[in-house]
Amino acid sequence: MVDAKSVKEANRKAFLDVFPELANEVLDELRKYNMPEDAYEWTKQNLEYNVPGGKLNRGLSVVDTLYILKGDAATEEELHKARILGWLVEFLQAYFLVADDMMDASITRRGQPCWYRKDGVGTIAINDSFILESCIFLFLKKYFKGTSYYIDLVELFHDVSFQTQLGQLCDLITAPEDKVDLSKFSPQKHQFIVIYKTAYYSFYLPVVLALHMAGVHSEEAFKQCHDILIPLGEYFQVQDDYLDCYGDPAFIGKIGTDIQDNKCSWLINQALVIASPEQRKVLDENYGKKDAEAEAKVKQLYLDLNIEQIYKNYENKSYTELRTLIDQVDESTGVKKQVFIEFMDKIYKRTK
Ligand code: GPP
Ligand code: MG
Ligand code: MG
Ligand code: MG
Repeated sequence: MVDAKSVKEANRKAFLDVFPELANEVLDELRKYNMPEDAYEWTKQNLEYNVPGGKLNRGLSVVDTLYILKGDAATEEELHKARILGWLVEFLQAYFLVADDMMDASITRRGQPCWYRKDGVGTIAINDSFILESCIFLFLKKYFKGTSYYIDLVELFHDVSFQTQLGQLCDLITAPEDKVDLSKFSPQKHQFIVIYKTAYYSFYLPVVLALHMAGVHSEEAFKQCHDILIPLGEYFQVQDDYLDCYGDPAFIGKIGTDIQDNKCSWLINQALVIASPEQRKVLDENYGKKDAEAEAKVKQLYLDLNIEQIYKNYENKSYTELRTLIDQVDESTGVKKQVFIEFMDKIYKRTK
């Protein structure tokens, strides 16, 4: 008997098996350009270190969505192409993370030192992140140039990258290193930042890629996806903010930096809403300091304010609201409720 778990594992394996193929194709490109051996080896390391080690939720969602939309009519060739598109989302993610870790002065990622912190890498990581981005367009050209939706894919990657960069800009300028001013934060500001820096590329992009492959191109279909996947992505980034403080670094693979980095995180925004004037003073004096003792004071205050419980309530409320939105989906536009249910199941109550 084939159970759901072994199907999932087989899908994951089929997806993982595509990566070495893609890495080799990038490297063949370098050979074509007669790149010196050290640059070839460098790029090989860049790809292997930064692209495949994540949870792969985003990439797998492209394949899962195509399968939900087309069912058994999806051919092996189409599934292979969906896996390639899935990997392109993972390349995009790798490009963002390599750069984000430099901007956030992070220490570890996916259980290993951040790429820029490796011996001899440093600011070369900026260029490495650009190379990861270029791979996306190399593969789109190679595998999709002949299709009727090639330009839609190219534009989608461009648009979503721009949205993410704008979100990242707001994230960064709301968290200046030298000037802590908590009055710049608000739940609305937080919502804006997370929608742009995370929701578009992590949730909207993978599903819309699969819609294009499945031949669903209507504006109503995209709008329905947008109206569910953006709140879903918002919820996902709130979880990320929560895990930054409460996740186990050994398990989540990264060490939280949000308090010391003065980030407009969901947690600080919740704290600001309910803090007494004395508690607010503690936050003003300790948030955003590059100092473990100050960070510990902020964490103690989160404990006093019972922020964890507020998060648990938020998580339950979000689930109910998202389920209601999903129930209202009009499947005659070509999208299916199951696409969103599957995506939500991947992340609900995640601890990683
Ligand atoms: C997640 O923020 C957002 C990104 C990784 C987008 C970065 C965008 C760029 C244009 C570089 P985060 O800093 O909270 O993520 P993490 O906690 O994984 O570091
Ligand atoms: Mg970061
Ligand atoms: Mg960041
Ligand atoms: Mg984070």
